[in-house]
Amino acid sequence: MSIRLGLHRRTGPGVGARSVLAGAVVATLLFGTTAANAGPGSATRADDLDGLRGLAAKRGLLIGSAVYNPPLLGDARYRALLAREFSAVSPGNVMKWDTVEPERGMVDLTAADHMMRFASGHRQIVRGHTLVWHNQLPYWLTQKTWSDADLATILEKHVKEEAAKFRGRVYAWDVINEPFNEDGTWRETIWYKALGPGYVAKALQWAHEADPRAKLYLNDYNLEWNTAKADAMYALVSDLRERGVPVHGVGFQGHLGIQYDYPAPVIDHLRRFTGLGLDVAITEADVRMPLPVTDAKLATQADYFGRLLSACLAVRRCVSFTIWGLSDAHSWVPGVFAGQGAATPYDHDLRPKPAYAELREALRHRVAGSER
Ligand code: 9MR
Repeated sequence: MSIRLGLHRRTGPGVGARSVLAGAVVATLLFGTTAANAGPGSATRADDLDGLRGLAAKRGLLIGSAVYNPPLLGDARYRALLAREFSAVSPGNVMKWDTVEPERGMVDLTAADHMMRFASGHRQIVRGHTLVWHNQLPYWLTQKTWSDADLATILEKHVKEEAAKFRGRVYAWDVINEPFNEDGTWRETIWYKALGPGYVAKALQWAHEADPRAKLYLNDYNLEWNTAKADAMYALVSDLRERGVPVHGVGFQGHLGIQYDYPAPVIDHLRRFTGLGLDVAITEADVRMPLPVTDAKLATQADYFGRLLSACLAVRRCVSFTIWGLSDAHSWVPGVFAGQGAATPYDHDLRPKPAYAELREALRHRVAGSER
């Protein structure tokens, strides 16, 4: 995998404060979990108030978890934790093209529907992920050579059909995922090569047509840093806004590592985009570390998680903070970065780590500089 996440930068001060999610969505999220629907071992409502979900609701923030593997939703402990601590879920994989259309024309939404049912049963919103990407494409698509016109038709059909299938059930879609290289040049994906940079506007328009109420996002990693890639994203969304293309938010994936400095000042990078009238979100937060785990590493991880959440809380239009995987047992990191892992706030046995406590602290406290 070519993904290289985390850069070396100066460490800056942490920030924090509160955020209020615009619109009606939060109203339905505050206390979605009940002992009846969370399954065995679920928390009481009083416990909810003190967990991430309850605390985030008081701050008007959606707090999310990526579900990689919907069969896990059959596991009582997994279910209870997901329901109690999170008001949003993202599909780690099951809404990607290779899962939803494994054979051409054969649409399979079983896994996605499973996750959607869990979410609606626990009053969680769903962030759809992702309609247009260069990874996890179905084999029938990648194995063949297509004309540019064919690819344009195939992409239009995919975007419109998938967005339509989930119409009204997805709060926000990561319509475009990872369009840029680190140096800010366009990533030469199958879509870029066939349609040129215009594929972005087209996909946004198709998605909007299919699901007019969904918030449409562009999503990428390393936007937390002051990078050429972040500049390219800024130029792109500015242009889209000027041209009236439906784009509503920018997703900062937030894949960090303790071996790199913390990417301060994240708050400024978030505000740069909200200054364009867009929402922003932390969409895939995790903080990996070289193994083995030590107390000192866990403390640095906790600090990074807390600062990232505080930065989001300080920006009024930072609407959600999603962690990529429920626990260290459900994280993509060890499979991709040899010798690294332990990237989430819960250990392999679903026990909270210091990062969990730090996330709660961030949710409890406002610091100077908050926009509201
Ligand atoms: O978490 C996903 C992992 O299970 C997959 O193997 C991987 C394949 O590309 O994709 C992971 O999720 C990625 C996300 O969709 C986009 N940003 C980077 C994430 C981590 O690779």
